[in-house]
Amino acid sequence: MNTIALVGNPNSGKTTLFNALTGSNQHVGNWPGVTVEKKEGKFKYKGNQYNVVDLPGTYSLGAYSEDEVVARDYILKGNPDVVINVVDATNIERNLYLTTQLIEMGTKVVIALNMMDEAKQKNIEIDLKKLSQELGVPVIPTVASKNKGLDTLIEESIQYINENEDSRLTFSYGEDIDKEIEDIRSILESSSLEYPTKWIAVKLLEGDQEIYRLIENKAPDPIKERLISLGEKATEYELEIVDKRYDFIGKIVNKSVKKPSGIIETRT
Ligand code: GDP
Ligand code: K
Ligand code: MG
Repeated sequence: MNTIALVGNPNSGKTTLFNALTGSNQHVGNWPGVTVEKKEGKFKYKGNQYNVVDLPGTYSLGAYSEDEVVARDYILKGNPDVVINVVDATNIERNLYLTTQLIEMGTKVVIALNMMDEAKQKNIEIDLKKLSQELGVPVIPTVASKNKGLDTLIEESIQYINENEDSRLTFSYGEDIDKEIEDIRSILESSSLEYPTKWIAVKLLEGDQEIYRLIENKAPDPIKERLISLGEKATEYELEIVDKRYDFIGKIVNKSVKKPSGIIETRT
């Protein structure tokens, strides 16, 4: 049975979508080893059954909280066939931070651009085609609370499962960091790791302790030497990686979203 994972910022409408899809056909438990709630359900579409997992709401996929670790471990190790990234259309810029990380993981992502009713009410104009082009993933407008757009969302997501095409997004952190990523990646290539090597390389340069611990016993010594040899540059790279993601998002939003002046995204 194919599995669809729902990922998104808190309050983007994930659970509303999950409930709309699965109805009463759901099970709530706990993720192993942590107190984070695990919601799973099933639905039928055109004669086939699909499994849906509602992952904890997160703003990022670092190792900052149990929620983030549960979400990212599931995406990387649970091998969902497709990830539906629920994005709040009234807060696109903030929500896309998570999106860029999902796409970078090399997983198949479909964006449910939710809260389109509120976006309309706020006169936020979104060029869906442009947004989809820039991100390299399908973008489907939805109003989960009113069951709007869900058929198309499911249709597109299921179709995407069966396509071979990987994410088209190519992301540059600038020459120096890209080179460092490539070097680390090529060293990692020889070790058997359950995560994509390029993603690990980025995480290591971001100073992600969880990933460092995870690969500590498996990664070859040159990686450790390489990271240590970065010295002060390590901090510089960490900041630069986050900056570059925001730059990238800013450019996309500039091209595809028009907001009436005076509207500022809520930050939490
Ligand atoms: P989650 O934190 O991502 O699971 O978000 P929820 O599903 O709990 O939704 C947060 C709130 O937004 C709830 O009050 C929902 O009823 C509401 N909501 C969900 N989808 C929509 C939508 O498309 N439009 C509007 N206006 N409200 C929505
Ligand atoms: K709301
Ligand atoms: Mg929820």
